[in-house]
Amino acid sequence: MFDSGVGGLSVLRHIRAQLPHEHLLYFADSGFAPYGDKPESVVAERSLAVAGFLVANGAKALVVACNTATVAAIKVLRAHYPDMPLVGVEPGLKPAAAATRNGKVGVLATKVTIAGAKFLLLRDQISAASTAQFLLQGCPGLVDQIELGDLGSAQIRTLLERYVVPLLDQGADTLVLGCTHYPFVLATLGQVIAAATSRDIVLIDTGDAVARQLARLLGAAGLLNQGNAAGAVPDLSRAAAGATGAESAAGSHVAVTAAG
Ligand code: DGN
Repeated sequence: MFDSGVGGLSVLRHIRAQLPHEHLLYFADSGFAPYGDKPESVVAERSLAVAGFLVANGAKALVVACNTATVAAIKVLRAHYPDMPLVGVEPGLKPAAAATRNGKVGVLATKVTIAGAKFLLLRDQISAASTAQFLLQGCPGLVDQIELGDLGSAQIRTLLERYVVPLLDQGADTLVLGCTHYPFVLATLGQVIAAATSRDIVLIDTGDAVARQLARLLGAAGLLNQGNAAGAVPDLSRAAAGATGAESAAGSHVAVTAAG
């Protein structure tokens, strides 16, 4: 697994919960962070290098635990490792379209993610198949602040206010966490939302769905570790409860939905 820093750990916790017998090798590419402000080609080249390191260290599957690197590099990684189970992360637009009650969905992500052809195609497909309207919001600076580790800092609150309040003002009732770093600031996000609106806001995170997809691919390839294989269906209720639990600190009117 890799990300441009600690963000992908929000995905790792779902994988650990669902596949407790797998050995996880996580590469936090802090030295190259953030990916989100770099050209796609640079992120693709870097992703190939990091994947090469993980494979050289025995990885049997790869999880690109980063929306930005998925947009920029998943195609090139699939071409490079055609026989390896490979899972990317993308913003949960489909579950958001299903969750919204008024059709207005805010999407928080890095600039690279929301400008990427892959993401825009997904947005167009889901828009065509639903009545949802997606309001895209790049969040420059947010990943850098999360990487600093003070998750309740005034800087993080200020950035969240800057990016989230306009979406709420435009009526969004559902927000997609389109970057794997963002689940770490759920508590502050909940406070910002509570200060801005009394409406119920649904938050969509994809970590749980990524873990399920990895379990499926490992199972199909016969690569699940023995301990996971027996009765091996991942305990989804536990993973979902984890997501909701993280949320409850953030305010009772905000519900986190695991994308599926
Ligand atoms: N965690 C990454 C993502 O999901 O897009 C963002 C990392 C970054 O470098 N901005």
